[in-house]
Amino acid sequence: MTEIAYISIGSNLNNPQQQVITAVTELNEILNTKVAAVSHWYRTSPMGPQDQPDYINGVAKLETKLSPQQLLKALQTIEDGHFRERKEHWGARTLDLDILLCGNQTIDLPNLQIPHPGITTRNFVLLPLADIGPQLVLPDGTALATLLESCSSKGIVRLSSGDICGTTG
Ligand code: A4P
Ligand code: MG
Repeated sequence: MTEIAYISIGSNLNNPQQQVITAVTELNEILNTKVAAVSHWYRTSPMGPQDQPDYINGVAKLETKLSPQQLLKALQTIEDGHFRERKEHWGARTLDLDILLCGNQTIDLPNLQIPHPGITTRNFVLLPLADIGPQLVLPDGTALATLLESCSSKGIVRLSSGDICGTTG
């Protein structure tokens, strides 16, 4: 069965613009998976420790035949390829790939929560998600449009195609 999954992409180390562009290419190379759409890219103030650079954030829409656990493993393999070090929670990172949504599935396991717990409150997730899935409804029935009503645009700037190459922006 083919499922639609939305992946949050974030980077704030070692040329973040290049990290996120490369990540999209690598997402498209995952077995039985293809990238169906990519949001605009955004420059965002760090959530969590403030002594770290701004992030580049975006969201990719995937069509995949993988299970959520297989997809998580594939994403972690890509992160490892970007020399991702897991030191500080919410700390700086070369690449973070989180599964936001996977069809209408709800998963609550120690290593995998879907929808991603941060989805409802983070502007750096909600705004790019709205670029490519404005009609989305979460498995609990909450419409993305409703979440956007209370979503602040503080600390987030949409980049144009001149700011970053290989984008929809
Ligand atoms: N995990 C559970 N559910 C999922 C899921 N849906 N997708 C587990 C991916 N992974 C999931 O993640 C820790 C564990 O989460 C994984 O082993 C996986 O089994 P991690 O990426 O290794 O480390 P982390 O930083 O502790 O957690 P996480 O969840 O990536 O952090 P957040 O909450 O995503 O925050 N500020 C801005 N502006 N933009 C950002 O993108 N990102 C973070 C990271 C902090 N501040 C930010 C941003
Ligand atoms: Mg993560």
